[in-house]
Amino acid sequence: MYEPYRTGYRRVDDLPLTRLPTVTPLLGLPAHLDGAGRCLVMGVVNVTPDSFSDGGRWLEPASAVAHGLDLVAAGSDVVDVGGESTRPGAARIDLAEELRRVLPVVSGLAAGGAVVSIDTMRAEVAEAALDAGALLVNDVSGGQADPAMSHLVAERRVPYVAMHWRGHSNVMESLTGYGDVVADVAAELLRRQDALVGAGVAPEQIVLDPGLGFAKTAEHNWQILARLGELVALEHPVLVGASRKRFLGSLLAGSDGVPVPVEARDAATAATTAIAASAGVWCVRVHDVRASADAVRVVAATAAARYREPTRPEASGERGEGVAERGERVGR
Ligand code: PMM
Repeated sequence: MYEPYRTGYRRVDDLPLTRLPTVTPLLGLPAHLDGAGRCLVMGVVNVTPDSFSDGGRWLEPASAVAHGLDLVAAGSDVVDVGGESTRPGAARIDLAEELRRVLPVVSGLAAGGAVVSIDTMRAEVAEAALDAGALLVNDVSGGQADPAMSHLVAERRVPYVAMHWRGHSNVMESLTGYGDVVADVAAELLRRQDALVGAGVAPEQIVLDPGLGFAKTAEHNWQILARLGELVALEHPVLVGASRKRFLGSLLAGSDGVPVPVEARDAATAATTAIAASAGVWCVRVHDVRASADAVRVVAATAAARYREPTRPEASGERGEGVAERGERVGR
């Protein structure tokens, strides 16, 4: 039986630093991902000329597909394909252009064996992408930008990421009024889930996302990262997208105060992945997959070790470094 070994914690649930990964069956998720036993990694392919982190790099379908497959090789569990930039101030593109950008990439990646998610606020784009082989829908507006989205998702029974959102990118920076940002985001996400369930979406389809950087200041983002456990407690899988966002660039700014460029934010992103995975987050959405794929495995191995019997020197016949039989410290 597990004994709290000089930790002072009475029950495994009280262990503070690392939760076991949430085991929440998500309707429509491929079985190998449901049973991963660790935080998942979603790699990003933006097929846009103007996304803040990788805009313009994957505009050609062939290069976008090749990049997505590279992300899979680097450890991406899901590849998120988006055709519309949501950077602060961005204007909307029209439907035909969004379809033109994403569909060949979705079908190319699905044909290559990737689990594809479609990042869109439009039901028509989501529907065409599902028909082309996408298995998840990622909607930064949580169904608010297009009332047809909730009906489509209800009908197709696929996993649906509903992000916290207060308005389109051209106005979101004026929508940052909160009391307690974590409590307010949690309450608004729960109202969204009620509306989605009211439209026929099954609760088991819904992933919640606090929407870092969307109608949030840097301080709001830090508060949310610090208190992710309160969102995990809402009993839906939680997705976090901190990757390369401006608050990380500002944190790392030199003495001139200029945020470091996006390419210099990947190590900080991997640190946010470790924080999110430790808090029990279901999936992180990142551009540089390798470091986060490693980070989620480190967190999972640490979580597993917390729940194992401590190896006693007597039992194994080995002498544990620094621990003597009667619990005295030895050496060094
Ligand atoms: N962030 C961006 C785009 N899509 N989707 C979810 N669910 N969560 C996010 O935080 C999120 C998102 C903006 O980042 P990008 O322009 O680099 O893709």
